[in-house]
Amino acid sequence: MKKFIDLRSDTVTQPTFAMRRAMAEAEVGDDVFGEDPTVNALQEKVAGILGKEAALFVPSGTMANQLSIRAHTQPGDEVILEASSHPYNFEGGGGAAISGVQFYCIQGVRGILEPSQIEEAIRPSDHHFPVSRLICLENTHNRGGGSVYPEKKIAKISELAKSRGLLLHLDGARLWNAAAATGTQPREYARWADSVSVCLSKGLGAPIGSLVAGSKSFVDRVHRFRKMFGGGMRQVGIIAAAGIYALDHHVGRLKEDHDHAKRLALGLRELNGVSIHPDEIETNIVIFGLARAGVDAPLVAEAMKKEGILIHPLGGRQIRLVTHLDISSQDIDTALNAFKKTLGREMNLS
Ligand code: TLP
Repeated sequence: MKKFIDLRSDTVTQPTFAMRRAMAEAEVGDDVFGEDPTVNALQEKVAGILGKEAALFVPSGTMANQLSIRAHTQPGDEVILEASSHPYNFEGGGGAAISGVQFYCIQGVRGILEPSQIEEAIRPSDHHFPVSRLICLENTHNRGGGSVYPEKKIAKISELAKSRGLLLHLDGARLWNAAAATGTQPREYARWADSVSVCLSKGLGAPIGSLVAGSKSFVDRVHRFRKMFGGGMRQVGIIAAAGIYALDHHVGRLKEDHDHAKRLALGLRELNGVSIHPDEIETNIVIFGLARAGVDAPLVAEAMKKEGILIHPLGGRQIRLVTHLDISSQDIDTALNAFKKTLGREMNLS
């Protein structure tokens, strides 16, 4: 099978040999009975890293977010979030279908909201209005181009939430990348939120797995809903072992992915008809625009595939690239050369 350089997402990584060995050797038990020692160890480890009382292992980031929304809200409540956020756009309408909530979306700058924007969105206490119950933030912000939420901004939003009686959920699918980029530890971000979801299957390179963390009583409530949604798993220490391995071995290398993303952005900036600001690339996600009329992102993706590079078109005019564990420095050079060739051809420049 032809080996592609896959820049579509950091979810595409292959478990390493050492990770597979850790999985094969994992001690397991029935986790629905709470008897899987490896799952319990992972949950304790992540609760510790995030400075929360408890954490629960769940199959996906989507389930982690949806469980958090379900556990925090009542049907009819309103959830305030950014217009390009994951729970609003990419979770199959789960907020409405599973929790009966409605979303109040606000346009941010690269996914980042100002506390004043959120303040304006909070409904007055009046029976005409839905109850503003929950604020969801995303750090790093996927469609914001891997942008990092400044910790001070999260702190301000948290204080606002507390003062107005709202709860705060942090979608930290890529919180590890935020921490690697800034040196601000995951727990320093997490301390401002009532709940945090984190993923092991993105930059950390595990095949499956996310966790929801928060107070003991919140996690207990999430546990009940996990059962209800069919997310209780049995000898799942096999997967949790990959997560423990990833936390122990793959966090320290994330900066490498960020350097690769920056290099992609700097190289792309040199190409005609590409709209990109390399200064804005903070982590492992690069989103750039195609500024020339008639150049279409899906066609560019098709042409790049012929060069052995997989990329993710976002609609017709934008492309997303994500660096990760399986992308080497040489792959970045190869990808940039392919872009040069492809975009030159697409734009009739060569
Ligand atoms: N994001 C995926 C796709 O769903 C778009 C990707 O390739 O980036 N929160 C954030 C911020 C995410 O980026 C994702 C996945 C999730 C939650 C959901 O995680 P999974 O895929 O495990 O359900």
